[in-house]
Amino acid sequence: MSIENIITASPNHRAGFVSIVGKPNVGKSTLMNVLVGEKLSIITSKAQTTRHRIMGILNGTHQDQEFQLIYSDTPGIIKPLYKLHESMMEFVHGSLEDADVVLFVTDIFEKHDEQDVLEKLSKTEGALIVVINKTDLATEEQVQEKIAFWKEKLFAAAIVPISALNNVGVDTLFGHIMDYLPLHPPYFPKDELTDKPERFFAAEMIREKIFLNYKKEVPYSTEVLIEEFKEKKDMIVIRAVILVERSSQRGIIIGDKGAMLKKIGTAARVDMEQFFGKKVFLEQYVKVEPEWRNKIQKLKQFGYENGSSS
Ligand SMILES: Nc1nc2c(ncn2[C@@H]2O[C@H](COP(=O)(O)OP(=O)(O)OP(=O)(O)O)[C@@H](O)[C@H]2O)c(=O)[nH]1
Ligand SMILES: [Mg+2]
Repeated sequence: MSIENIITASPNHRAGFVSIVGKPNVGKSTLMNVLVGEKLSIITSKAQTTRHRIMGILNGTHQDQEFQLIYSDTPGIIKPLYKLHESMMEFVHGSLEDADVVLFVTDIFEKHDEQDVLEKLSKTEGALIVVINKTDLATEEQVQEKIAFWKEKLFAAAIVPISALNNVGVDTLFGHIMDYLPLHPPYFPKDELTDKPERFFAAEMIREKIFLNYKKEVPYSTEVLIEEFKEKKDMIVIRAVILVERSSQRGIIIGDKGAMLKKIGTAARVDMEQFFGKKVFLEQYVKVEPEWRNKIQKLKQFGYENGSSS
């Protein structure tokens, strides 16, 4: 925190960390974006879309009190199969350690016959709020059943049914979050939206298009690195390298006469221009990096700082 922030913060200022955790595909990233009011996290119908802890910062005033909420979107909780997954789970653990409030997101389909998620939740000291998402796909009776189920299973400060997709119930959820937000000066300057640099979002936008356009294992074997991000007067020049694990996957990504690569590049560029508010010149190439998901050195280089922990 800067000295300036300490001096200017009113003693009534509230601030805290709100971690969004849960199984893959339940709608954590969708919820994060609705709560922050910006599309910071990529969203696809495939599980394990999010691979990092991504902070989204919201500043505002609630009942005459200034606040700063630092939301963390996190990867879906899974049993690790690769070093990459271990690193992803470290991001979940880290976010639980910091949390003032934990939003445990589940949906109306989840069965919960495993203990792994509940074990992770037990490690946090933050206030626990159970969020039952995708209620737009359920009857009122089914929603009530889920509420009763979670009341039995977890000691939660609140259980809130929502539809993140339709922005239903999110205001109620926000009210509950504010109930548990401690008095604290802001942690980040008030004009900051996230902890991640611009190039991270550029890479994520390309990764989202890959998740949306390719089937089966290709998205999971892919990583995107931004080798150049040069902001000029009237445009941003971005050079991205798409890494895959096998040369056959390289062919799939590129497609017939480069058609598929062009398609995802065009779609990603449209998103980038909207996000950065500037024209973007995007250059992409595809490289084979065998077994990158299990190589600690590579994972560190790609921004999975905790790649060496188990
Ligand atoms: N019907 C419905 N679909 C939703 C809702 N919220 C999210 N989804 C959909 O669920 C899918 C997964 O959403 P994400 O936000 O990417 O889920 P996630 O929990 O971040 O997934 P991972 O990053 O893979 O862990 C997407 O197809 C979303 O459009 C909702 O309230 N209702
Ligand atoms: Mg996600």
